[in-house]
Amino acid sequence: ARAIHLADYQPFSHLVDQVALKFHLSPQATKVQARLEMRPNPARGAGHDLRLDGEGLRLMSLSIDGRALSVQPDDTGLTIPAAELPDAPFVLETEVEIAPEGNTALEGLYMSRGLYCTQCEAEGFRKITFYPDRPDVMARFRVQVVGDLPVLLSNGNLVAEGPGWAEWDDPWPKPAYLFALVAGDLRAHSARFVTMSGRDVALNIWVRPGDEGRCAYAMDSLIRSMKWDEQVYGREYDLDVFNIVAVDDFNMGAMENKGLNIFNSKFVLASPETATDDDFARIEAIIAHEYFHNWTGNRITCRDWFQLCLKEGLTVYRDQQFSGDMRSHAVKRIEDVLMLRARQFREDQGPLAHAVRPESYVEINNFYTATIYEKGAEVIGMLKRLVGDDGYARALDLYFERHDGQAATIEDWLAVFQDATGRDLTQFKRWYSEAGTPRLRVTDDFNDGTYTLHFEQENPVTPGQTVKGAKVLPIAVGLLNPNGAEVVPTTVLEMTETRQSFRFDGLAARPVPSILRGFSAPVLLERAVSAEERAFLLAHDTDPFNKWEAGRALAKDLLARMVTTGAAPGPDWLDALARVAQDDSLDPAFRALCLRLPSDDDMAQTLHASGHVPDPAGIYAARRRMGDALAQRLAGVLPGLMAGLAEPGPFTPDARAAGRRALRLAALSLLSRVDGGTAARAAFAAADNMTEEVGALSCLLDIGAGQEELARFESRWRADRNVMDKWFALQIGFASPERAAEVTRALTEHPDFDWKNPNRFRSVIGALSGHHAGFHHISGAAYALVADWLLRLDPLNPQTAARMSTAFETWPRYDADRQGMLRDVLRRMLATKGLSRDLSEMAGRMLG
Ligand code: BAL
Ligand code: ZN
Repeated sequence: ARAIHLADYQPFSHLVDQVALKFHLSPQATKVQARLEMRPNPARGAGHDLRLDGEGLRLMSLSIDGRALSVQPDDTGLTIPAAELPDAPFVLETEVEIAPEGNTALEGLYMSRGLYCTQCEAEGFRKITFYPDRPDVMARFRVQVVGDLPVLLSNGNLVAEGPGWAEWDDPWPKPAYLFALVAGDLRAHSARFVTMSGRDVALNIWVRPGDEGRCAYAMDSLIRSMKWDEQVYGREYDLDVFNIVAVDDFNMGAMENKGLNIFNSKFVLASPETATDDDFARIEAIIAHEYFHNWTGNRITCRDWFQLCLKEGLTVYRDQQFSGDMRSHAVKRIEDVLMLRARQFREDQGPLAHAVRPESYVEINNFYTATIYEKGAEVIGMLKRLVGDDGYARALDLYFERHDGQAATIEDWLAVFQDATGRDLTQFKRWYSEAGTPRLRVTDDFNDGTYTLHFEQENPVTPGQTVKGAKVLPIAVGLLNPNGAEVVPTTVLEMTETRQSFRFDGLAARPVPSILRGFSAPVLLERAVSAEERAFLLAHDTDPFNKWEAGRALAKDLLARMVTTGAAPGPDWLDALARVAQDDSLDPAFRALCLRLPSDDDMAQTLHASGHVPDPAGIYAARRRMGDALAQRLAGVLPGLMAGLAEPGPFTPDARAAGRRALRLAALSLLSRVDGGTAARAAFAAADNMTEEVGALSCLLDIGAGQEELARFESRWRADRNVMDKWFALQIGFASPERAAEVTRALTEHPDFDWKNPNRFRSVIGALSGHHAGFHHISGAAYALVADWLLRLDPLNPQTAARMSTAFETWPRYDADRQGMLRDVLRRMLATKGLSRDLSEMAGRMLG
């Protein structure tokens, strides 16, 4: 398939002013009538052919200004020759037929358990009607939905309705990817929100009958998001109604369609009995994310898909700020960095590395990545640190003022920062155009009261990018004196050269530096630090991120030694962690994060980055020994720790209560390693919420027990899809490396393994690829099983198959045997007849 290049961008030949759509819904033959008011685009001049995108559409009729045309579509659309087109405004009308019931790709109009719904980003609208399906074509939409169904929804405001039909009007011009339609038997959980200028907005969360009782948390999150965006960004909602719909079959997490967000049901539905604290936190974050898109994405959209980070990086950044404000900034930052390293660093250090703004793609669906989203957000965080909070606020005000109603670019985005702050961002722009995780090496010296930090940055080669320039790195640094007192508070050093030194004068003694506070730049920090100094920072650093990071680095150094030299866990780490665990002055959520051991995949990444070939079985075994050693060290204090964290009263999903549960469950997990699971069995039996039910069950599975509890869990929750996804994933996640593939294979024969449902597929096949030692077991069984299932899914749902193929992206890290097997699997995929464009692009890029 042909690659699309950023450099080839041209405005579209025509403009669309107004779209009128009429849907006659039917599972096998939905009729879509489209009336487009168009005119030549003055930016291109007159005399161009009109190319409309369209895929899988049965064309019934086509006319221009009422004059029928006989144009034959091809596989990807149709072209109306310039000779047939007026130079003045004209009306193009089409009628097509589509079959939503047979749409397994879940793109365009499809059905999810009897419900009609849509997913149009990035290029799904072309599966609904012939249209210039590109984000820079923005039009007003009026939509009539006809169908014998109780609820008929589309974007904007409801303007008319009658039995079996409803008409919606969206006054805000939008690209087609924000179009949405939902129809079916739904019930609303409703509320109202009055905006800062007094607009009274009806809020509805639409769910299947019976699920109404699980919407309260999502609604509360929505109301808090609306309020927050007014208070922090001055952005207000702009329609009379905001609808959210929960659907069970969804490729992504959720979608920000104008006024009609569609969500994967697992990110809406929650009750204490069915959702864990992590689920609650994710629901809050995703509800906020989609809502925030109303301004950063919808009112200001992207000129083309190369600019995807313009809306995604910014909206992730905004949802991270929101969650930090709602919960704890320290804990949120640590969690975000864990995720960044687990997903984005992994991507950035492998064959799929790409720039935050890529320059070409074959299938845009393959670029909804951790780099676009998470690194895109990190870049904004750096920008904010460089221009300061006031500069950021002025730049954002200017962005909304200057680009409202437009389809914008990264150049536009950077220009508002330059114009609002006077800062030249030419060099900073490399963060958008160059892929790869920079390495930042640090040394220091101390002479006559002057402490100097020497930095050197290296920007590694990535696919297609060999030469790179120095990045602008905001390096937040603080200095502690040997007693642990802070002598230099957080200062941001701006590094712009490959090598650069920074001096601190007037110090009485050699300080201990705390470098990259708050993880102020997404780099690999390389500095030889003794275990003693790490333990010192863990005890004394005033920056919560670096305090956690010190403990993390201590654990990673130890784990690396355990894997490579067979060392045993020594007192440095055990004592330091024991102190943190029992330090009641620290937030329990923070302590729980400190007790979490580095994941196997994180260790493999770290070992690889430091020149080792990671041994998956060795990492797995060492990590278990490490957990056992910690459990033994803490055995005496765990029951008391847990008792002190007990929460009287009913479950609440707030951050404080969740943090206490997290620490209690971390302690229970350690205790299970020394008490044979007695306490965890009791906790499972007593659990009245999903966090503790799943937490206790995990503790048992982790020590090779829990079969009885698994069976009880299954019989209790069999009818609940979202909860059963956990049941599937847990068994695989906690299987021994030798058994992981077999456990997975057996579960694929379970009657409830509905592999066409993306959530279920991810909870089984994704769980195996997430089990580092199981996936990389030397038998190769897991490689083959995952590949077989991806190839089976690909013809039905290429988008999800391609996304999950990133399981194989780390192949260059491993030994020759595993590399050979992984490459064979990728070659087998590539050689498969009829492989989708999605999966073939991914496999091809991974093979290089
Ligand atoms: N725009 C796709 C889903 C999301 O990022 O919100
Ligand atoms: Zn988004």
